[in-house]
Amino acid sequence: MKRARLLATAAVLVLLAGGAVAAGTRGAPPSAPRYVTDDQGRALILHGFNTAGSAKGAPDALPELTPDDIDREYRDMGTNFVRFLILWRAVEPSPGTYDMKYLDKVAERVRWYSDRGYQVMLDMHQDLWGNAITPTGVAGNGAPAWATHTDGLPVATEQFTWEMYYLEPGVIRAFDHFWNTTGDYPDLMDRYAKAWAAVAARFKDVPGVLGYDLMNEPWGGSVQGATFETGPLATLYRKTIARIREVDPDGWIFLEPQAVGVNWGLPSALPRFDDPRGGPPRIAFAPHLYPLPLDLGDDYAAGSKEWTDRTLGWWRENIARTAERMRAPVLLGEFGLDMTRPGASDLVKKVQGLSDQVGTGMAYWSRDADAWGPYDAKGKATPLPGVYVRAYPRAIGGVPVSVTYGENRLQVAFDANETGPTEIYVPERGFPNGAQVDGGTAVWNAARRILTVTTKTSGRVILTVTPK
Ligand code: 9MR
Repeated sequence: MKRARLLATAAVLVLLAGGAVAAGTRGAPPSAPRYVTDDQGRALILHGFNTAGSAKGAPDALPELTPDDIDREYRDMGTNFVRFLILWRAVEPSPGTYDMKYLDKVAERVRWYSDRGYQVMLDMHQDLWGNAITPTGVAGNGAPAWATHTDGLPVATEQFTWEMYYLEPGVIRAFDHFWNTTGDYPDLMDRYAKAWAAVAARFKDVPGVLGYDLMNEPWGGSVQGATFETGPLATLYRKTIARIREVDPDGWIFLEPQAVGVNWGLPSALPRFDDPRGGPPRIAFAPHLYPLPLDLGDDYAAGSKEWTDRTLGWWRENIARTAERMRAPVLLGEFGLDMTRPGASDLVKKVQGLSDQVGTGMAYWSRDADAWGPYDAKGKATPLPGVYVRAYPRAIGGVPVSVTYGENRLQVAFDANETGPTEIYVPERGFPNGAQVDGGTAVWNAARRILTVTTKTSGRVILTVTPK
């Protein structure tokens, strides 16, 4: 199908779903975002990458990554967060057997990050169900072969985009069995929940592990939309939350909506989930954002720019509404595009601003060595590091009221709550000789370019950071 036709079809789809969209664009609750917190209780602004797509097809399920890669990323962008891909096929290679050697290797990589001050979210990734059913070269990934049941239905080669494989009968059937829509494999969701418990048991005391993203971009197979999100998806989340909480009361649990539609700005129907831990809930909402015109291969230019901008508006309001219903902080778990295309840098800046409005930060897709990532296959920087880097508060010793970003001025207002000092990353650009802060007492770490600011421990604090 030609792109224009697909775009038109997709636009119709969006409009068909439009009752909800139209409702979603008016009167969204402008409530203050909630925040994900670190182990001291400080509010976190997360700024990082998905690392990495290269894990999907790797026999050992580990991304191409060295400690030097993390150092370079930090030097160029001062990131503090990674959405680290793990795969169910590697966690549970046969039913009920968990591969502790794999988890040890993941732990080794977590340590590379935590030694450098990063927060790590483990993301149980999947695309197109699993490696066992998509043809070679198409990066379907996630589920183990033993959990893949297609009843012999075909997965034919698609020509257009990888997402089209989601419509292949064999892929749909594999999901239908997992969600127990067919009733033939009622134990699969429990297996998944138990696999998560094995992961949580291994990582609950590992420093730097912030939490768990239960499933990447859930797809409902033949059950879609609100029926899926409030039905089988909610069931899976409840089962998995319960299992994780049996072993780890403290890790944050990140829940994704259905990807199709919600990634384009449509509303999610994900309900509110109880957190059985003692104390305040640690459940966050972690949607993705992939405006449809760009998903279909267009650039952030001309007519597609207008559609994309409208998408961003829908996305912001619909995400805020869902977060309010869930009483959960928001993390933008994925957004990314080919950085060599026209308009790409503008869009990254816009989305960063959007993510600031709805929540606690974002993870860019991805840290792979390609045209989407910060460094290409030859290791040369793309335009991404230059737009993604900025001064930001990594951790805030209180409840944030506002954060105002400028090229060489940052202002952070919060209600102090004795959780610890506020840490502010300040890049070279705009702050060549470091930074000074008004409103607290700062210690400057020139090597890490971090200001650690001690403030009063109650009441409104306003920190203004300017170049030295
Ligand atoms: O960018 C990835 C592309 O190269 C792969 O073919 C595809 C299937 O594995 O996955 C893409 O990454 C996607 C991620 O896994 C989930 N969210 C959307 C990402 C970009 O399309």
